[in-house]
Order: sequence, then C-alpha cells, then structure tokens
Amino acid sequence: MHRILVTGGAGFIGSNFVHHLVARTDVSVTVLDKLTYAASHAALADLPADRVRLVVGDIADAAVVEPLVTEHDAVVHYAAESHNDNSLADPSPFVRTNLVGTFVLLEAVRKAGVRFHHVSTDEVYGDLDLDDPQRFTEATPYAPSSPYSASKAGSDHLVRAWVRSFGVQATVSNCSNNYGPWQHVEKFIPRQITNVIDGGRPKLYGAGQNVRDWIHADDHSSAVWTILQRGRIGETYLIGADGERDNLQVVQMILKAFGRPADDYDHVTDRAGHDLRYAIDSTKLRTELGWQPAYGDFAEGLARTVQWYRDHQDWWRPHKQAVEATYAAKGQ
Ligand code: NAD
Ligand code: TDX
Repeated sequence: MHRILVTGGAGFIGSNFVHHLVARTDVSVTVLDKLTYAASHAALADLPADRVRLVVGDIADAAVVEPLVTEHDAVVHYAAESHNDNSLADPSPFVRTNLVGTFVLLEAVRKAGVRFHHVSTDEVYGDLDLDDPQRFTEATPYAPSSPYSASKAGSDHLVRAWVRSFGVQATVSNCSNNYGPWQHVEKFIPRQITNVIDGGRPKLYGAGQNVRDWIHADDHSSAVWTILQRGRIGETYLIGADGERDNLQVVQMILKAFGRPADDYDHVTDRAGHDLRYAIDSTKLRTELGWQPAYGDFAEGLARTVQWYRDHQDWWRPHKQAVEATYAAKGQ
C-alpha cells in the first residue's frame, strides 16, 4: 500500500491516523474532508506537503469520490457526523453523510477494486447493564439507540453487504470512546476540561453513572493500521483498551488535576435515550493480529490530555462560547 485515501482526515481521530501513517510508514496520504464545523486544519498543519494532500469535498458526492478513489491503493473511512447530541437535534446530516456517504464510497471502491476499511463505533451494539459480566464482542447483535448510532449501524451493514454481494475487499472496526488531543469541545472530556480552565463547573448528564470504555486516539490509530495490514477481508474487529469509567469518576479525575474539590460539578438535564454502558472485549484483535494498546493507564493519558487543552487554548477557545450556548439552551 503506497497511496491511502483517508476520509474525515481533518477530524479528531482521522487526523491522528494521518499523523500515525506519516510517522511510522512511507505511504502518501490524501485526506478527503468536507471541513465541517468538526474539522481542524490546525491538526494537519505541521505535516510534510510531499506526503499529505488535502482535498476538500463531500463523501456523498460521487463526482468527487470516484476519480479520487481510483488513484489510491486503499481507503480508510473516518468521515462522519459524530456527535450523539447533534443527531438528536437534527438527524438529517447523519443520514446523508454516514449512510449515503458510505454508500457512495462503497460503490467507488467496488468499481475500482480498491481495499476499504470502515471505521465504526461500539454504539452499534446498544448498551449494557452496569453489572452485566458480558462485554461487546464481534458476535453481539446490533441494537443502536440514537440517530447517530443507527446511522453508523446502517453503514456497517452496507459494508458487510458489499463484501458478500460484490466481493469488495473490506474490513470493519468498532471502537470504544476515544480521548486525546484535537477532540472538539462539544464532546464530554474536552467540554469538562475547558469548563474548568474557564473557571466553570463540569456538567454531568443525569446522575453521572453512565459508563464509557475510554481509549486514547493513538491506540485507535495503531489498531486501524494493524487491521489494514493484517486483518482478514470481510472480518469485523472490536477495538478497546479496558478503560471503563463512569462519567462521575472521569469528572472527578479532571477536577483533581486542577486542584478543585471533588463535588465542584453540576448535574444537568440527561440526554434523551442515553446509553447506560459500553464495554469492549478486544480479544479477537489482540490474539489474532497481536495488537496491544500503548496507553495502559487511563489516568496518565487523561493527565496529558488535560495539559494539551491547557496549552492549546487558541485552538478551542473560538468554538467554546457557541457550544456552551447550545448546551445551555437545552438545560445542559
Ligand atoms: P469528528 O467529528 O471529529 O470528525 C469527523 C470529520 O469528518 C471532520 O473532519 C468532518 O469535516 C468530516 N466530515 C463530516 N462529514 C463529511 C462529509 N460529508 N464528507 C467529507 N468529510 C466529512 O469525528 P471523530 O470523533 O474523529 O470520529 C471519526 C470516526 O470515528 C467516525 O466515523 C466515528 O463514527 C468513529 N468513531 C469515533 C469514536 C469517538 O469516540 N469519537 C469512537 C468510535 C468510532
Ligand atoms: O456535557 C456532557 N456531559 C455528560 O455527562 C457531555 C457532552 C456528555 N456527557 C456524557 C454522555 C456520555 O455518557 O458523557 C458520555 C460521553 O459523551 P460523548 O462525549 O458525547 O460521547 P458518546 O455519546 O459516548 O459517543 C462517543 O463515543 C462513541 C463519540 O462521540 C462517538 O462518535 C463514538 O462513536
């Protein structure tokens, strides 16, 4: 693989993968990104121009996608509308980008015979009880809850159908909640860190008992690269780093990092249909492909992320006020 097309490569996780490729391989990368509100030019700013090219365009536009795909050996598909709360306010861009966009890409790779990797989420499996001893595996039935997760579930099904019906050379990965640099301030961890930097209080939906299984974005990138190189065509791999924490625990870790009292947070209106718990069993990826996360310790990764947001206020501050105004209008 010499030329890789990364859709959504200007977003939080896609840009991390582009950095991973540039640092650890000699492939040339084309980023195809619509540059929505979630994209970040700055995340790609220090990359070598002879290795990385940015094409601004929509994955749902076949006239852009089809000629571009033919120039590459593989497509790694990150582009998506990614925020559950936004999908509750207006589901339409989620259907267009996540479903129609994936369809357009699949048709392009089918015609061109190009390898495809589809980046998806553990949310397609619905949620678990807090005391359920089972975690999600590749065999867990699909049961998405929100418009976002339903659109991702639909996109996974399209990929599987294109593999079986048309012989498309594709793999799928479903990863747990990512954290790390360049994550938009609308998301949980950056929102709480930046609230505290601004002298405000973290905002916990409901009781704060919901559990997420946190993984550093660097570990997600190494897993996707492993699957792209060695994954079996037609297979799904779950990606996770055994990082289960409830939201209250995460908020209290952030408060502690700033020397603030452990009860210095607000409970706010809960998310409609809020999934209770996600948890990934990544045994297949670890045993079959030999992948291991580099971040063994969530506390250390979180501390580095807190420092990163302290050091990059010029990047997130222009978005902060509008994000908080949108949340405030919903009592969140
Ligand atoms: P993000 O919102 O930060 O970035 C998404 C990127 O896609 C942006 O750069 C945006 O401009 C681009 N994009 C959106 N619509 C587009 C379109 N129609 N055409 C071209 N580009 C478009 O998202 P993220 O958190 O980096 O997530 C990336 C992928 O990883 C998504 O597919 C998401 O479902 C998946 N994922 C995310 C997580 C997580 O915790 N954030 C976990 C598992 C899987
Ligand atoms: O202010 C908040 N307070 C709060 O308690 C926000 C923004 C969130 N929450 C809760 C909701 C969730 O239980 O924190 C948890 C994490 O919320 P999000 O950051 O919105 O993530 P989540 O809904 O779990 O989805 C994320 O992980 C899976 C990504 O946004 C998805 O793209 C990915 O597929």
